[in-house]
Amino acid sequence: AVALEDLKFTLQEVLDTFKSCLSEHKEVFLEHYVAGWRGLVRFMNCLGSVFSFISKDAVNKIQILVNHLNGENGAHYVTIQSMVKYELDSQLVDLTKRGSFPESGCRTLLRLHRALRWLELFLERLQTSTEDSNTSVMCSEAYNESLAQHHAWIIRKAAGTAFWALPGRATFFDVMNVGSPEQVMAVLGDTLPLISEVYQVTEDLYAQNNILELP
Ligand code: 1PX
Repeated sequence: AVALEDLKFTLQEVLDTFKSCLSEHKEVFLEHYVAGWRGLVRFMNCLGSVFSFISKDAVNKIQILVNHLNGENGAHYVTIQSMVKYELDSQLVDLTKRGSFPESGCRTLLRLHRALRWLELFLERLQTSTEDSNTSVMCSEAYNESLAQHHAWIIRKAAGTAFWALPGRATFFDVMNVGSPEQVMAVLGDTLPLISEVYQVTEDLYAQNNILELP
């Protein structure tokens, strides 16, 4: 029971964190963005160890961003907007091929940003799903429409295999522990627009700066 309470708190926290990501001028606070990802990873870890190769990579990227935030240039990393400006102005980003800056904030965040699109598509499917919908199918459809396009064959293969280990819709909703399916739907309805907005603001920023394909 204690574990479930923790989880409930965590998931609610995740959703709230995405709410606090955007400033009134539509800047994205990196600290909250990263906190949102931490929560998602914690949730994913509850789904089973087949997902640990995915969460390892996510944790690794989260840590890179946290290191930037806590580093001596941390003041430039308060928002995604300030990070992009700082790193580009200071030529701290590999633009065409991997080189001196394999851990730039820009390229690291781009990987999570693409994964956020997966999340948006997956949650959209969950929201419109019915009792007999298959979570593995929803997950792989969302993946194929987003992240898969950026992944090598071997990663797609591993991800595809992991998706079949996802629990069914009823169990998935139980693990979310926000209440009845109707309540899950309500939470999704509240959260999805915020996740979409954070995604779109970041996407526009990256497009304007021509950095959507960073190696
Ligand atoms: C309420 C539902 C919540 C569900 C929460 C699930 C959170 C999922 C978090 C996924 C984070 C994945 C980050 C992947 C970043 C990435 O694309 N990395 C690749 C490229 O990085 P590189 O540095 O080499 O350029 C890297 O190669 C990735 C390796 C790991 C495999 C990534 C598979 C991603 C599948 C995403 C779907 C997760 C399904 C979770 C099931 C709920």
